[in-house]
Amino acid sequence: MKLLLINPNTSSPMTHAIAQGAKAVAAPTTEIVAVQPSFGPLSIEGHYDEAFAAAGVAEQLRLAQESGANPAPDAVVIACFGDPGLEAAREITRAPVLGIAEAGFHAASMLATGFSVVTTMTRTCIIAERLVQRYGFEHQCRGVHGTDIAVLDLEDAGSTVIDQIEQTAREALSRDRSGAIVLGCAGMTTLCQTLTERLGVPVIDGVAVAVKFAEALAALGLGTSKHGDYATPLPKVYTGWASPFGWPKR
Ligand code: 5HY
Repeated sequence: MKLLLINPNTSSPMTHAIAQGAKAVAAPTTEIVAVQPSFGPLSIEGHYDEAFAAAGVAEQLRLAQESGANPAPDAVVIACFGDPGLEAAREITRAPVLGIAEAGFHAASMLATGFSVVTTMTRTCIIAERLVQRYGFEHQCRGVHGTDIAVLDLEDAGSTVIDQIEQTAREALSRDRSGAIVLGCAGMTTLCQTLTERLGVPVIDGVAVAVKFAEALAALGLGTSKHGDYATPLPKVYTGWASPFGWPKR
């Protein structure tokens, strides 16, 4: 199967690191195609960044679906913890589309009665908290905690960065009385194994979980419903720089 892995920020080193994390867990028969938008923020650390990242996700999925040359993806993973553009993406494909936050929450809820999220900038905690509400995990998610580590500082994360994430996770486990940690950034995929060994609790990397869930859904022949709000967008003209995003006449 062909899995389109979209890093919604425009950092090539991070796209590479996320692709490595995905390939490390993907089945041998899964082809991971990792892409990033042609425009937008180098990292996503707030609402404004997310607005452009969501459009970048739509750009890359349409390109992947409409480049007649290559077969369309069998599944899609949005590798940013805000799940930017997740529902828009589900409108424009029949393939299953997974966001790493939603996938991470589902996995954690099957492994512990309560979990905590450890993320990057404290200012983005509200984004994760709103996803917890939207996806219906308010009974399982016992806290979202920022480390104020910038997303791009995860690229060559030295011991200080790992120690800080470990410390925040330990405090979260005790304060929240939770039994598992969900990593709140795709860039933390490279740190999951070390943190699991150090913390001794399930540490969920949304990139890895989303890849395996996507493979499972595709293997079952299950895809995004085209009945109701995830139906293909209505034909629409877009203007200005967004004119390529218009939806063609059926
Ligand atoms: C992410 N930002 O996973 C989010 C993490 C965050 O560029 N990739 C980003 O801080 O929301």
